Amino acid sequence: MSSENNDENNNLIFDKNDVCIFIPVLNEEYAIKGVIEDFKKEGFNNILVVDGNSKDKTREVAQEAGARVVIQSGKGKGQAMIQAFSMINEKYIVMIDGDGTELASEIYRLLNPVLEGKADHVAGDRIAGRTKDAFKRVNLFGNQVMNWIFRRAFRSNLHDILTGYRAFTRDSIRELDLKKHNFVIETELTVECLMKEQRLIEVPVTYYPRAVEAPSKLSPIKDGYRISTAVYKYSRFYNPIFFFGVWAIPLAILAIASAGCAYYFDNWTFATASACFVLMTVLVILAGLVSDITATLHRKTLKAIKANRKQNEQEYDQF
Ligand SMILES: Nc1nc2c(ncn2[C@@H]2O[C@H](COP(=O)(O)OP(=O)(O)OP(=O)(O)O)[C@@H](O)[C@H]2O)c(=O)[nH]1
Ligand SMILES: [Mg+2]
Repeated sequence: MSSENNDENNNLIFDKNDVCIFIPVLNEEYAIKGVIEDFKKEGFNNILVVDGNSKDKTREVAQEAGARVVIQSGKGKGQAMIQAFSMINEKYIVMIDGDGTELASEIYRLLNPVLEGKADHVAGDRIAGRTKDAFKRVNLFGNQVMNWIFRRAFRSNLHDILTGYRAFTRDSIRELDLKKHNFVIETELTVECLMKEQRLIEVPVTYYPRAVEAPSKLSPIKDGYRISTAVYKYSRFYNPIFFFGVWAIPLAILAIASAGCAYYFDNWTFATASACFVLMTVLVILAGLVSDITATLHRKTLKAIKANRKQNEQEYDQF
């Protein structure tokens, strides 16, 4: 049944049953009820909860609150997301964390650009809208450093690549090649959007601290390491100049330092080492430049294939 939107935040008219609200959860019995009820208040009744075999009453609470609950077949938030994306058939998907840290009432900020055809994927920037103590200090610092590196590595303007509050079309998510089963999934998702040249935009969303009773599943050290190495590895295909270039700086410093030592101590070993470091610096820069040509050509080819496919679909629709 079609429902109209009279919400002051949203003057678009659309069928809310075309939107699937997807919530990955693991041990969120304290918060999940509130999240589901808030979306229902907004008129969204199509709610899918994918549970990672919670040890508490999350599944029962979610079912009672009126969501469809599915138990994930594997482990990790990433696997839950991949499973959900293969199941969801609605045209639009809104994904949100089940810990009550984000607001259902802000859904229109994310959904409207997708409904209006202005974006394929909208990410909620929690860093811009964070309330006091929403992030633990260490997590905020790690997040900001990670996003800073990401902006350089991917020549992007994104400020919160790890956000769990997102809206996108079913077609755009199915185009992505997602494999990561853990918390690296959000990084992979963002990188894949950029690789596939999707229109990805960011909007600020309010972000609250998670309830004290419910422990976080994110390990700042383990997951932080996994995410940062993933950002570096993914940059190989997107921005090889960054991937190789980061090595050029320490190598150039070593070349200058050993040249200084060679001059100061009048020593041939340092001079030879300096020459080797210069050679290595040149080699990594060259590797970056050559790989960048290949990566750029690959992107252009993909873009042409995509444009061609779109044109074919439009021509097919006209018949
Ligand atoms: N299905 C499923 N959901 C998960 C899993 N791990 C985490 N989640 C859910 O994914 C969402 C985000 O996880 P959080 O632990 O809140 O991660 P975060 O928001 O980055 O970190 P916090 O600051 O601790 O909130 C929450 O709804 C979790 O319950 C999992 O293995 N399987
Ligand atoms: Mg959270």
